[in-house]
Parts: sequence; structure tokens; C-alpha cells
Amino acid sequence: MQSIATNQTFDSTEIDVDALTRRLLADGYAIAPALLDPESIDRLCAELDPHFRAASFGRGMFYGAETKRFGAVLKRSREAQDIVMHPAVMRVVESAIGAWCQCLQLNLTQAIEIHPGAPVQAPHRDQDMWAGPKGAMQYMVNVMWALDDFTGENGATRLWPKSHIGDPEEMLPDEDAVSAVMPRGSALFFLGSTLHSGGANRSATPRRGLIMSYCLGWLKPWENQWLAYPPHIARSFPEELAALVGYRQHLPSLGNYEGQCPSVLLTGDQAPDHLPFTDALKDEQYDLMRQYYDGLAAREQEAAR
Ligand SMILES: O=C(O)CCC(=O)C(=O)O
Ligand SMILES: [Fe+2]
Repeated sequence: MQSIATNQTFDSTEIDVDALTRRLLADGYAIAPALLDPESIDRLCAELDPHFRAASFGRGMFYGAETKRFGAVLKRSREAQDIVMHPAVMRVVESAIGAWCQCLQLNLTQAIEIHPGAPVQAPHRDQDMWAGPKGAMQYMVNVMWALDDFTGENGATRLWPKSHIGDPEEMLPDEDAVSAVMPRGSALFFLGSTLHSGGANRSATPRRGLIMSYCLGWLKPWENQWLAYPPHIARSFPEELAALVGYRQHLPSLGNYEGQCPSVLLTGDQAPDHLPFTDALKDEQYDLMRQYYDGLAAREQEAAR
């Protein structure tokens, strides 16, 4: 298996958002090498370490019996709360898929530790979790953060370049896959439509990675964000982060609580009751209603003459 030719030169602290987005949309994936500064990746790994130790191995052919996983990462790591909002990452995701929704949401966070001896994961497209038509739009972007150096031997994520184009069901030969070889602290971006899988770990040590995935705000997220971060936990989040995990309405009014923005649950002593249902519509919906009422008024005036 060949590895990705990394002529992808991005500065370690800042990335060229436009170039990375172009590459993501052209190839189905793109790597920002060593995007996290060393202190940040160290803090993240230290906070996640006890959880990796405590996590259970998976069950079933997809999750794999030699692979440990855990979710709800934002309640386990303060550093992850900053990383999930990484401004350059958010700009890439927004430019790649933002046009298909009014606001984005977090689809999942998932820490994945592939142990020595684990076989390759079966190739799949993450977008197949949703039943909508495929090909007309992009539903999600995954960001896989390398918590260890990802190598061809230790289970670096495998990707099939350009597999996001063409037949969305097509399976491709293993020989065509590339391994996302990248140093610890790098970010691998890939689309929900890109065929990919975890690699086999033929090394002597586990491979740790952290997926943060973002999807269109009108989809059902893979990980139930309101249960992962119920109001008593989301209260401690910065407002923007609370919004990203679902304490915000996707216009018009999608995800409301009692006809209001669900962020009403993040303040005060108890859940408010009998609140006024309050419009949260798109501009074009207000325009249509205005036109309707203007027309109605005009006809009434006409009739009164
Ligand atoms: O661990 C990896 O590299 C990828 C895992 C993956 O694609 C998945 O579990 O959906
Ligand atoms: Fe996947």
C-alpha cells in the first residue's frame, strides 16, 4: 500500500484554509500536518490517557475486538473543547459543507485506539448512516486527530482518493487505498462520502486517534449530543461550543425546546415552563408571510371600496 505523498505544506500553527478545502473537495481528504502545538497535543493526550486505559474493546465486525473506543470526549477533556472549535478547522468545514445548511453541528467525538494485531477495518463511507440521496450534497466532514504518529504499520487511517466522486456505493480494491501517514498532532480531514477505514496494526504499540466530526445542522447526529452533554454539563461550555453540540436552533425552529432555543436550559435554576413559542424562521419565510399578509390586506381594501 502506498502512503500519501505529502507535498501538503501547511504551516504548523496556521493552515491555508482555501488550499486545504480545495484539496479536501478534490481528493476527498486532506492532511494538515502537526496542526496542534506540542503543549496542546500533550495536554489532550494526558487528559484522554485514563479514559483509553478504562475503555473497553469493541464488539462486532465493524468496531473490532482489538480496538478500544469511547465517545463524549468533550466532557472528558478540557483541551478537546478548544480543539473541536479550532478556528482554522471550523473554517475548512464551513467552506466544505456549510452551503447545505443554515448552521453546522457536531456529529460525534470518538477516541479510537487500534491495538497491535488488529486487522484492517472494512472500508465504508460514514455518510451511509443517513438515508438521504447521495451525490447531490456533502453531509459531513471528519477530522481525525493523530494522538500518536500515524504510520503504515500501526494502523493509520486508509483512504481511497477521489472515492467521494462517482458511484456512492462503489467498493474499491485494497491496493488503491493510501495510508494517512502523519505525525502526532496532525489533522486528517475527510468527507462523509470518502471511502476509508482504520488500518491494520502490525506494530508493537497501540495507535491512538481522535475523530471529531461535523455535519449539516438538520441531520440526526450519529452520537446523541444532548445525551452526551445534558444541560447540567453543557452549562459549563462556552456559548459557541454549547451551540455546536445542539443548544441552538437550526432555522426554522429545528431542535427547539418548548418553542424556544434550547439554550434556555443552560441558565437559571430550573427548566423554564410555559414559555411563549417564539418564531425562529428563515428570512425568506418572513418575506413570504409578509407578502401573504400584504396581499390579504390589499384584497380586503379592494373589497371595502
Ligand atoms: O480508526 C480509524 O482510522 C478510522 C475509523 C473509522 O473510520 C470508523 O470507525 O468509522
Ligand atoms: Fe469511518
